[in-house]
Amino acid sequence: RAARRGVLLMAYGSPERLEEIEAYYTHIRGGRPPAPELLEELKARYLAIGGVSPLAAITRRQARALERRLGWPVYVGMRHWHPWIAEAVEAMARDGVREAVGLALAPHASRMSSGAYVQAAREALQAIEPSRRPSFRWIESWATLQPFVLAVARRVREAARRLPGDAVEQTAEGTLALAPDTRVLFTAHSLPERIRTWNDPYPSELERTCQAVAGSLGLAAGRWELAYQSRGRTAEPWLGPDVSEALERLAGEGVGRVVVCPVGFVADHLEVLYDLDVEAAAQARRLGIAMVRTASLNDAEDFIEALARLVIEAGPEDG
Ligand code: FEC
Repeated sequence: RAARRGVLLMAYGSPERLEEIEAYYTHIRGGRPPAPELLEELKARYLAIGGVSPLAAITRRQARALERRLGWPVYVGMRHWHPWIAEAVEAMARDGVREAVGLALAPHASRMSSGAYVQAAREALQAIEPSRRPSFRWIESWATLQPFVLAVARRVREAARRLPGDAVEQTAEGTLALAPDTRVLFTAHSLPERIRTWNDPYPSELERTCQAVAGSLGLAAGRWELAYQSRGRTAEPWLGPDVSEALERLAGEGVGRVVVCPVGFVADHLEVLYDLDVEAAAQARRLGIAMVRTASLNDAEDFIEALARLVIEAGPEDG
């Protein structure tokens, strides 16, 4: 008989009520409570997107859809909120899962992103008696997974068609030719620049995703670039250029239309709905740039299929 299988699907986590924001923010900051001004500023951002982020609900929908597609149980564990990664790992052991695949909903490997999710899961596993401990295969990166790249490319093509005027010059089967004043701006969450001191793979993994998406669209070099968003409110330097710097420069170069594609994220949440849809969109308007944002992958069928393939390829043989 086949051993019982399961998937640990790890996500960032999100507060589901305004009262939870302080504890959530404290956890993100490694246990240091935020100053009152910072907390108020964060609450204001959540209020601007309706009070709560849709992230937790979307993560649950992604998990249910993946479970239906695979026919194996999928356990959700969050990095910064309930249900914690440790709780999910414990539930897997309790349910008798023996062979597991662990995967973070963050496509790009970094010690400060997917690596930290896996680290949290490994620590949780150590707390479980060896006889009950599921064996795990870890997926730490899927930056160039073909169905993921194609799903993003599809959304870039669809978003470009929403730009005004003649932004899209012609689209042969699957390719995207943009007018000279039109760009694709890929974005990802910034990280402190010190990640470069340990040769963290994050910047190069992002570059590879963007190259792959641009390549699959046949997008000319010079028609796309990568910028970082949502940098932390700390004094140390963060990876750049920031989206705001990129938009400013593009406007100066006469670019009038931009497709923003948050390629580092796979769901709608605060960093997409506020940092891009409110903040970057307002800046683009001031600069006279027509900006559209690509639809998030969320629980769309093509994205769930991409995740399923990833799990099946990593996972135990049938039998
Ligand atoms: O919708 C929601 O409720 C949550 C949205 C959310 C996502 C997300 C993804 C990433 N973060 C990453 C790194 C950092 C680093 C810091 C940091 C801070 C915050 C704060 C909030 C927040 N993050 Fe986040 N992040 C989300 C939310 N993040 C809120 C705190 C306020 C602020 O700074 O804006 C800095 C920590 C510090 O101050 O010490 C670093 C990375 C990702 C994407 C990949 C991944 O999921 O790991 C990297 C979604």
